[in-house]
Amino acid sequence: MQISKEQIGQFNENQKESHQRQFEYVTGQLQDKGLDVESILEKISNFQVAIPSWALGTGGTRFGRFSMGGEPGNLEEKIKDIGILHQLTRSAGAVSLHIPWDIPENPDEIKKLADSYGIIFDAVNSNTFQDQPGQDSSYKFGSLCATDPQVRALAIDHNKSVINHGVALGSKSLTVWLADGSSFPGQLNFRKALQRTQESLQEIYAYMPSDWKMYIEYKPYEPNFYSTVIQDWGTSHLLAQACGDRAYCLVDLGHHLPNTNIEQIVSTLLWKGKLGGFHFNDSKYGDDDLTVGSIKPYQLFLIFNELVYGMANNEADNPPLAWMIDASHNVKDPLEDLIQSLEAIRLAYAQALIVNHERLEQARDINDVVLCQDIMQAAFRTDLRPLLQEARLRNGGAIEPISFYRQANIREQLIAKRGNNSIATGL
Ligand code: PSV
Ligand code: MN
Repeated sequence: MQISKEQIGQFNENQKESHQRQFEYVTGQLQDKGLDVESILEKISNFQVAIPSWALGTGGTRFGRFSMGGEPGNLEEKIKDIGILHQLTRSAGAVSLHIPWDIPENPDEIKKLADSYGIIFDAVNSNTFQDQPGQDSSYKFGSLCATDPQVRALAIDHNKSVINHGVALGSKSLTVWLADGSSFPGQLNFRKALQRTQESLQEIYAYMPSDWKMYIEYKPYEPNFYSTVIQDWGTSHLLAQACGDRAYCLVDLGHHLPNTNIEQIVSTLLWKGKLGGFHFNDSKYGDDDLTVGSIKPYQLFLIFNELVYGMANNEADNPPLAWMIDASHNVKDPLEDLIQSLEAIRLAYAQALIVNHERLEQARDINDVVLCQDIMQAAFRTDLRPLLQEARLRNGGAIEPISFYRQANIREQLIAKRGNNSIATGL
């Protein structure tokens, strides 16, 4: 669905006046602090987040799935949905494909379609956590770590084919997440499983084109409940080191045990130049895959604070990061939910951009703990939403994307076109 610029422009007209007042107010606040509003706006506008091809349908739990209707039934429709998100927010300029859920049958056509919306292909994701119909061997007891060499070979080949699909689309990176692990004590020889995983990853790494990067995700549990082979950032880092310079750790916010200090992990990885990318979501208990910023917005801000600091003090030459939303939407319209996530990510980024790092370092040097906290919270509590609106307005997006989405009856139109029972591939 191509939403015309005029349609968005007309919609924005009704909100412009009130937006203008709020934007002027926040501009004044930032100028008082000696901040350059134009440069912040530029950074926000350039911040693009990839939408995973599996997040456009209604997610489910193991108890059930309640569809919204109008879900995209194929990759083409998924790209079109991301097109809607990008047209409205101007912040979803990339897609991340999961193979085999979304094998592009005609890469040139898909590329052309994505291009017409200004969408590029970010990291491609392999899937060795599910068996595919007709598969010779099973991943039931692991994939890259499997004791059976045939299973390992199958998983390695799958990753190679994912790279080939990515090359055809102009992707430049592969994300590997493994469900490998064990559900009962004694089931797995930890060291041997890790060693086999390392060897498998090295083979995949060697297959990547020389301008590609590999991102290695970690996760402490689920679907295996006693151990996972790549349980934490340390293990991911160790494997990335063993693979080579173009292998990096990928931080998925949901892949930590409760109360883990994720911002500290970010700081350490950036220091070592080994942070490859991010999967954004939010959680209260486990890998809940909730809307970004819906539960712990302060944590998200603290993470962005480390990202901003780390990228500005980048002695280890950490490359630009791959940003992706990795959430699931059980009870919301997926597109509305993704708009909320996109907004939360940009908001945390904007808040981090206004932290006065010079003052913060001074306060740290003299151990003025109270001032340190005040500096952080002052940034976090400044309402920068009008800044995000301004960035959207200047780039042709909607001041209020969700209001536009609702007023234009986009979901209703999608249902009319695709029906009530269309199902998107994914989990
Ligand atoms: C696993 O929980 C994960 O975060 C990985 O990134 C997968 O690729 C994604 O979710 C989709 O299942
Ligand atoms: Mn993930």
